[in-house]
Amino acid sequence: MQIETIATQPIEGQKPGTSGLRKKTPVFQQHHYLENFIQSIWTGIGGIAGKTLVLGGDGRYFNERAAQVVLRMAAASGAARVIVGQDALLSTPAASNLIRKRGTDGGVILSASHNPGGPEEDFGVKFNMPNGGPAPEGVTNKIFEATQSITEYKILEAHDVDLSTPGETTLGDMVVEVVDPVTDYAELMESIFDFDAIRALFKGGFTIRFDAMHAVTGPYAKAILEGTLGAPAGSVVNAKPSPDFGGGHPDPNPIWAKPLMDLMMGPDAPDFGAASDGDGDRNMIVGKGCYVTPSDSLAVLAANATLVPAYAGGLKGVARSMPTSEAVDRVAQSLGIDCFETPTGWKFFGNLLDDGRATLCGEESAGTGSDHVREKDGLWAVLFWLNVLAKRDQPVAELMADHWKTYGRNYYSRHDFEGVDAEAANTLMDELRGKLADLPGTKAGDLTVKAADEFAYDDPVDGSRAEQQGIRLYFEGGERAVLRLSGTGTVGATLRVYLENLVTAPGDLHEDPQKALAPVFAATDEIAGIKTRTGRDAPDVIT
Ligand code: VG1
Ligand code: CO
Repeated sequence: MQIETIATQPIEGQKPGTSGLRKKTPVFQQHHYLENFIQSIWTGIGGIAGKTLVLGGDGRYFNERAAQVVLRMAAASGAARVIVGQDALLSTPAASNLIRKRGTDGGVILSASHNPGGPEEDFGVKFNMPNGGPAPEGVTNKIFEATQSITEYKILEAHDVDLSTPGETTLGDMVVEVVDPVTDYAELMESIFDFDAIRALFKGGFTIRFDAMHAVTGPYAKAILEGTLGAPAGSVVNAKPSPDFGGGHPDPNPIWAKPLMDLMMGPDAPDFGAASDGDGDRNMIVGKGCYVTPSDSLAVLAANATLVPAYAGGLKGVARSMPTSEAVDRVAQSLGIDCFETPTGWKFFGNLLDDGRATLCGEESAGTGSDHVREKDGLWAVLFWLNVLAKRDQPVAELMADHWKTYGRNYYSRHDFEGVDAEAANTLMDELRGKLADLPGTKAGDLTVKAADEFAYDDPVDGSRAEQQGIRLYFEGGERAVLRLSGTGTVGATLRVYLENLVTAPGDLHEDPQKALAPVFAATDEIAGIKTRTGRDAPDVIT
């Protein structure tokens, strides 16, 4: 087999965003596009000669073709071994686990996560470090720099590797080890949770619907929920990963997981509903007639963590992304542990987890996780909830009511304006940035601005600084709004507006969140000109 050196030149726009490089699939299929980026990863991490990597993806269209390219390029650049999920499948948390468990030098994950998949939809690539977590900005910057100066890449001339059966083969001098994608992950889950308690819960007639949204978590959820834990057959729906996610949008929120929401709000609702995204790192939690916002979910898990064997000794600390509601902050306060506030994106939690400062982390975007891996983990969050419910023997709605009574309720919602003209979105943010200093004291709608700033983060572990991570408006009544532009979209710009308002007992803890937050949106719109700038009357997605 021959190593070919192919001449190439830099391709514009290969800058990794919040979570890797995401583009329309046809962009990735352009001549040299994927190859340039993969070679730049090798350069950015200081070469891969003699290294062992993990490789897998969420099964979307182009997943397996791209995996074959990565394998041939890894072999050509001297990698010793690549551990790859059968059929090139690995959920993101399962990949993170394998990287850690096998002590590898990192891994390549082929996924655009919650973005739709298919010939005309999205594809993505990201690199995870030896700790199992997404490459931090220092590394993604090096990768980006490499994409701007690349002149050639190396690829082995070879046939496709058979990835359909577990076992070892070679590709040139490199070993390719195909593994079952579920086994190691399932073992990890069993080591964390009280499986006996969850088994007893299902045995007692507790019902669940898990919607895998035609994405990668299907096989994991079937094996663990229906197989090991004894949930009735058929509890896991849309369980077969499909290249275009059944034509859907594999984003577990009330809009895209509407069939599940409808079921849970209707007369035939099971006791518990959950869904996961394209690559299995997000989770949605719904009780009978009771949607749990991701921010509340993080707070509930933190408050009940000692019911789970792996966290029985207590939490070292918690961390949340800045736009995530402050619900978990008050739990941390009452537990007497630290609560860290980081920029959006899981890569910012890595150092806190590695350094033993935080045990649980979460994002308002349906991401929750812990130090068991270095990614957010959808199925883990579902099992966490089941473990808590089994121990507390309470329906979700009752548990939430108790939680709010104790800690108060952070009414919370995110309004997304998608596919907005990029220039208009940037102008909106620039103008807002320009007037931040003048805002305190300003009246907007029924509210008055108390403080306004732009979030920057100094990592307490390595001292690195991340700037321009979202604009924050604080109002006199304790309300908060955050505005930032998405870093995972592939068309135009997506403006995210995060709204929050804390109400403590004896205030109304059971109001419709949209109603409770309407004055916050109105004030924010008056200040930032959201509707006029975007030309939209209403958001495309409300979570
Ligand atoms: C979004 C979410 C962020 C999440 C990221 C990756 O980023 O807001 O919280 O970490 O997606 O999640 P952005 O920049 O579009 O707001 V996933 O499941 O798409 O890897
Ligand atoms: Co995801």
